[in-house]
Amino acid sequence: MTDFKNQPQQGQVIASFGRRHEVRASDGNVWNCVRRGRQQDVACGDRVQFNISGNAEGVIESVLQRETVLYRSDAHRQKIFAANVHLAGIVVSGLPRYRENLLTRCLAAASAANIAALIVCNKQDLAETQAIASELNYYRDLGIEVMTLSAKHSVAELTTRLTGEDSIFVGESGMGKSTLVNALLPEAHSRVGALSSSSDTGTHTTTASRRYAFFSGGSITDSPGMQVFGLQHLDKQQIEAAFPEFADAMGACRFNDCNHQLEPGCAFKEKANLHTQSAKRLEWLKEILDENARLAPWERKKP
Ligand SMILES: Nc1nc2c(ncn2[C@@H]2O[C@H](COP(=O)(O)OP(=O)(O)OP(=O)(O)O)[C@@H](O)[C@H]2O)c(=O)[nH]1
Ligand SMILES: [Mg+2]
Ligand SMILES: [Zn+2]
Repeated sequence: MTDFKNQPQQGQVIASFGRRHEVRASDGNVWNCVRRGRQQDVACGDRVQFNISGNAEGVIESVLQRETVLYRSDAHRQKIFAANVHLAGIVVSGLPRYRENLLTRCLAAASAANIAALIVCNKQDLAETQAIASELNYYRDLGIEVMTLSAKHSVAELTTRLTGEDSIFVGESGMGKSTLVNALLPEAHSRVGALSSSSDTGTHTTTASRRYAFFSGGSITDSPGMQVFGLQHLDKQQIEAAFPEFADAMGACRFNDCNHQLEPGCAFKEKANLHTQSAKRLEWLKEILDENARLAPWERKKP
């Protein structure tokens, strides 16, 4: 009998729960793995080398080079949503009402990670969602893809868009990410939450990222809803570059170290005067810069 225990295997992480990771090997078998040591972050979507340590169990020895990494951070550390995805579907809805500030942060994180963004405006069957459509036109004008649909009715257009691509759904709790995953892949059985009627807020039903493969190629990763989205892993230039409406303003302020506050000759403020949503987004951009300057500096690790 072959001694599998000594043969390193290759696989892909399909779910991560703290230190525990589910790894699908090339033959389709799924192994429950822990990572060796504490040095390395392992995330959903990572391609890894692992050794089998027991019945259906293994130890991740190394993470292979990542094509992309989608990060968010908080005051203490950076967190990885997923590795090796090329499209971020940012799911928003009118009920609960999404926060444009968080959408802005998701878009910035994706842009900085070189991951294309698609705003998925879900729950079109609700009047509350139809009411936010015009607000999203601003993002269309920036060249960002926006798709309006209802997970409860038809996801045909979304299926076509996502097939063959490795994508992730991100967004606040209750927007319908898991409902969309279940509509795209009925066999996924991703847990869907009931909305608490008292506050109309989601209840964080999904607690870990999980990757589901499409039969005809590509995959979709469901992720837990987030309420805060820090961008401490990005420096000032990366943050500014993630706001396409200010592309012409970059480097055009009178002062090199302009913080776009009260300085004269600020090219960002000039641009912001052109549109109420640009003005809001400049406030959020400055909020991110302030946050990053205020919080305890920890080293900004590059992927
Ligand atoms: N009316 C309507 N309700 C929807 C639609 N899509 C999802 N919902 C409801 O919205 C609620 C939240 O859906 P989930 O899929 O659990 O939301 P989620 O984004 O995965 O939330 P977290 O896992 O907490 O991040 C559930 O009650 C769904 O039934 C839709 O298209 N229309
Ligand atoms: Mg969910
Ligand atoms: Zn300026």
